[in-house]
Amino acid sequence: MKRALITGITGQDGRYLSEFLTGKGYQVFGMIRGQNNPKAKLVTDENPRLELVEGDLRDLGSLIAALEQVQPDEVYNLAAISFVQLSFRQPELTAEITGLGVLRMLEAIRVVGGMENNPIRFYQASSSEMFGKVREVPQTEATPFHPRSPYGVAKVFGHDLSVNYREAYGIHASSGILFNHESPRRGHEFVTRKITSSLARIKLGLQESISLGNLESRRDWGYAGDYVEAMWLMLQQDEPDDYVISTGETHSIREFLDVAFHLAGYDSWEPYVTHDTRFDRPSEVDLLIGSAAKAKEKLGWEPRVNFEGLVKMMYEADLEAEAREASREQ
Ligand code: NAP
Ligand code: G4F
Repeated sequence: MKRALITGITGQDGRYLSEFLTGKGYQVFGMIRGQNNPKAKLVTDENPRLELVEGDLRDLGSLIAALEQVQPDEVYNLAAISFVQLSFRQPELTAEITGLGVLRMLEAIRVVGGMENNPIRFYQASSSEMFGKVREVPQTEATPFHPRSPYGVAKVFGHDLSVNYREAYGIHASSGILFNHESPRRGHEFVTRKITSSLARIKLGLQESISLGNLESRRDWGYAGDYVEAMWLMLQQDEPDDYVISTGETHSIREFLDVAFHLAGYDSWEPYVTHDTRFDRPSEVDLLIGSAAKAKEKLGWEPRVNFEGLVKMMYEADLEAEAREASREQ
């Protein structure tokens, strides 16, 4: 039975990956941080075969101990400060976790796995945010990086370091340059989930409007459940490599609003959306659209859920959850 260690187990991707790997027959360990982390129960209720191990990306000793305890075949490094807006307000913490955290995990693998024939395969959660002010359209593995946030800069550091540990120490380290991916498990701080959960509340008469920032930026949005399969496929290859994972379609926040409000039976979202400058960013990523041609050719990976399907899935899940919550409160 293969053994996998996932950091960021309480996050959106960690939850899908844990279920996916368990389904493949893996023994899955999720790294959990903090004292009495309230999300521990959520993830073990969701996947009762998941085992938790303590660890924090800020603490090298804890990563070494986790690797020694788990003896993993595969490590998926998903933990990060992942919210771009927060990275502007807490840049040092973002560099510490999202950037230096990768260095610590790679060092722990180097030490625990040994220098020669290191058996641990490593996945780094790189991001399309690294392309930032994009140099070409669509973005591929060869597109130069131009990050536009402390988060993007930290991700470039983690990405380049993964390449370096592959080249310097022969570690089987692969990076997935994943474009935005969403689901009913997406954090409420991200724009898609903020829209679908607020819309559900508007529909149920529980909320009047949504305050948003920039509606013009465009994102290549896919479904998280599809994207975790690509992570696994990368670690099944003989040679480690980097892959763009995306849908190849791009939509603005306005278009997301159009589809979501239309699904909910409204002619227009405009009466329900207000602009709040607090959600504008000091520097923005205007356009993301990826080409996953390499992943298709080498991994046989393709997305299954399209943009409309994703918006529908998220809105319907939120409508059901909000209605359940409202009836409990009555
Ligand atoms: P997420 O929902 O924000 O989850 C982040 C995870 O990181 C949480 O489990 C969090 O644990 C953990 N974490 C934060 N600080 C930590 C620390 N010091 N030590 C250990 N764990 C820590 O993120 P996601 O959407 O699942 O994304 C997974 C990864 O992919 C992230 O690295 C993200 O940057 C990257 N990525 C995401 C996307 C996307 O569109 N979703 C696209 C490209 C790349 P707590 O619960 O304890 O806070
Ligand atoms: O949903 P977002 O916060 O996602 P963003 O910044 O694209 O980052 C996500 O995707 C990255 C991959 O490209 C990941 F690496 C990262 O970890 C994260 O998962 O914002 C999307 C767009 C931005 O242009 C933002 O300015 O939506 C715009 N926006 C407009 N109003 C808003 C809001 N974003 C948020 N979060 N909240 C708003 O009210």
